[in-house]
Amino acid sequence: MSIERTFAMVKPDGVRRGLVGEIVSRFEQKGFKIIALKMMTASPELVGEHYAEHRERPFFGGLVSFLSGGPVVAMCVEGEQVVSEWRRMMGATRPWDSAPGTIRFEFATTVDENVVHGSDSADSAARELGLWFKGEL
Ligand code: IDP
Ligand code: MG
Repeated sequence: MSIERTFAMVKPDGVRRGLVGEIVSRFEQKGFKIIALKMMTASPELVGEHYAEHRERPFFGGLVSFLSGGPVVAMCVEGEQVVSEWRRMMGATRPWDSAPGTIRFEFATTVDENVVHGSDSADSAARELGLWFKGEL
């Protein structure tokens, strides 16, 4: 058994479109445990730190203003292999590359508004949970 925690988020497009229940229920149906969940509007500073690896990319400015431009739902989710499993449940970054049945396949058409986030490794999960749930877990 490898019980892990990951950082998952419903991005502003997902919240605006009323997909929070759909996303949360996927964790519940699967059997992963939601340890913490909060709706919040993130500052540009927090989003910039979250996406620090993309700082030099041309889409960085737009990404930060989009992610800080409306409420998100931030979650800490626990379960066996949850870091990679949640990535599989989300689907590929570019919705047209994602597999049928995944969230990004079913609910997104563009890469800049792709509904959900999930940490890409155990190290990223620890870093991101520290940022979004500082002192709360
Ligand atoms: P991920 O969300 O699947 O981990 P990353 O490559 O880490 O994908 O990119 C972070 C986020 O940045 C993506 O989810 C997407 O919202 C945005 N993004 C990535 N590539 C592009 C792009 O080429 N144009 C616009 N936005 C992008
Ligand atoms: Mg990523």
